[in-house]
Amino acid sequence: MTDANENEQENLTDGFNLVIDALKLNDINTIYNVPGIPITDLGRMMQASGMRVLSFRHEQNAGYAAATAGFLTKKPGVCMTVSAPGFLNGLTALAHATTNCFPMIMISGSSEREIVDLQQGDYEEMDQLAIAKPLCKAAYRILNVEDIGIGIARAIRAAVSGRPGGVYLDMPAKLLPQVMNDKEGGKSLVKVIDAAPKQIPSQESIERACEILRSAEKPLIIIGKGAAYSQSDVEIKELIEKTGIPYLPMSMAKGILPDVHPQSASAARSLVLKEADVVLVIGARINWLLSHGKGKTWGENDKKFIQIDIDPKEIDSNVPIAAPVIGDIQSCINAILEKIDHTWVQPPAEWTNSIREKVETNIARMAPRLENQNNPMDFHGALGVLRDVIKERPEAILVNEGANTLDFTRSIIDMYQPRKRIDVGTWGVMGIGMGSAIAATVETGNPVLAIEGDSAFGFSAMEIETICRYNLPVCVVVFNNGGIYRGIDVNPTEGEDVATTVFVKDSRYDKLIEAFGGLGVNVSSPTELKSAVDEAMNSGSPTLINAAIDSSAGTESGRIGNLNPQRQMKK
Ligand code: ADP
Ligand code: TZD
Ligand code: MG
Repeated sequence: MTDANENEQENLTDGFNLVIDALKLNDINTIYNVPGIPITDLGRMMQASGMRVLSFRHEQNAGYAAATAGFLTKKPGVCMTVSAPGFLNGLTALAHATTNCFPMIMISGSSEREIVDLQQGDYEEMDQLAIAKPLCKAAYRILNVEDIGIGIARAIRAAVSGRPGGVYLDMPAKLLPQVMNDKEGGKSLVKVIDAAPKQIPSQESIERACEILRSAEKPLIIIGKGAAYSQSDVEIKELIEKTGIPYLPMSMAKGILPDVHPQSASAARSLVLKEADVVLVIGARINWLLSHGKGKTWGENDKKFIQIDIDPKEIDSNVPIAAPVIGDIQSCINAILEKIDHTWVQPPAEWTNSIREKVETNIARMAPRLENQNNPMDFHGALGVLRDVIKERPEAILVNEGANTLDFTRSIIDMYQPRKRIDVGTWGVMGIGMGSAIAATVETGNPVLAIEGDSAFGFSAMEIETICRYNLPVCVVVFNNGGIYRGIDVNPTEGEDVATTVFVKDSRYDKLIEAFGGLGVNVSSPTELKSAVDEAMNSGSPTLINAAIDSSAGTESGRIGNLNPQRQMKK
């Protein structure tokens, strides 16, 4: 045989196949994408290889889906986009994932380096790597086919190790058709071993934390979405129940323990934040969502903070932390649990009883409002029945965005299981709705109830076509109060334009889904709402319910109106 013949018989592989093989080797089997040059064939080949490739109508929504997938599974959710405009559309979601500490990888096709770097005007020319860098945890570019295995391994490890976050992976168009020897290609792939290694806290830090915890007269535990992400549900429950310490879940930590748990201080939030003397924070940043740990919210007394986090840089970010515990939540809590033995003294009854009383009073005060039958509904009437929907189906995933719609839903709807609530996260970003709903059911198989402000819904509304296309068990309820915060603002000039926060009156969002074969329902009373949602959740078919809400029911910015710059001069 001649050399030439030998070459002809050499088995080759290419970039397309190696990307697919590398992802599959690492158990990444679902891709959230929008096709186009240069990744159309990659998506096709992924699907042909048995991966699930879900195509979206806008990259931002595909990106939010990937971010949500990361939060729910502890594996990086993967979003794939075309170059420049597709890349930029996905970037908000990549930054959102990073901000929220969710592992995600955004793979974008890109134009040729030689042309981009000389700025010669290529198709969709953009220096994507440079733009992505400050907005994600890590950014890599793979130029050579032999490096695909290593590149994908690095991306996975960067996304999930330590504090999770978003990773950008740049794949120039030329990479994908590059060929190499099949066997060598196979060898170049990397199966990532122990992608998010345990991080054991120092014994010293555990002792310091326990000493402070024991000294507390009014202890409080705050659990955040990092705790939910860590899937340490059993350990967290044991810690809370063994110590008898009241706890406060942050929004997406609701359900780690059922919200109806006797130690939940949710309905006495102001009281516990003000009065606690020792606060154990688990997987939550003491950022704006906790009023930075200071000011009126936190009262006058001296407080000591114990903080469990995987990222040492988080410590002392807003207030001094008396006892930092650095490690993964599971290892940290296990280490603390070892110290909670028979000598542990339950918190003073005076403290726990005062919280219980407050909780009961507040819940009792709320009860009649949740039963009101106003037509059109107010937020309380509508949420009173939706609360039962989740109570009856604790495995359902609740997606939630809006302003008033968000705040009322968060405080009214009890969650019963971990990682069943997905919302706007650390940025309070509108637009996570449909992407999150899609990923939530795709990743878990569970049904989804999405409670959406009418403005919030608009940011990702076109994805209801995606929901119908894949026939997903998603029930979207649009809280239609005719605008941003409410629908009654007026244009002060009495000009032709309506006020800046107001939408078309009496719109019928339910009609949108009918265009794609889904079920649309229009309701204006709690009874109608309940039966429409029950039917949707029972059928598992794509449904959009337009819930007419009193257009004067909301308040400016919901519960965070104080964050609006206060005008000194009013004209
Ligand atoms: P929330 O918004 O619910 O208050 P944040 O997103 O502000 O929560 O905080 C989550 C925190 O959890 C981050 O500081 C992150 O570093 C931390 N974290 C995430 N995963 C883990 C883990 N496995 N172990 C320890 N800390 C974690
Ligand atoms: N754009 C993005 C991406 N995120 C945002 N948070 C906003 C704009 C500003 N914004 C809010 O903070 S809430 C909100 C906007 C536009 C919508 C509130 O209206 P809604 O909810 O209809 O969704 P309610 O129930 O009417 O308050
Ligand atoms: Mg609204």
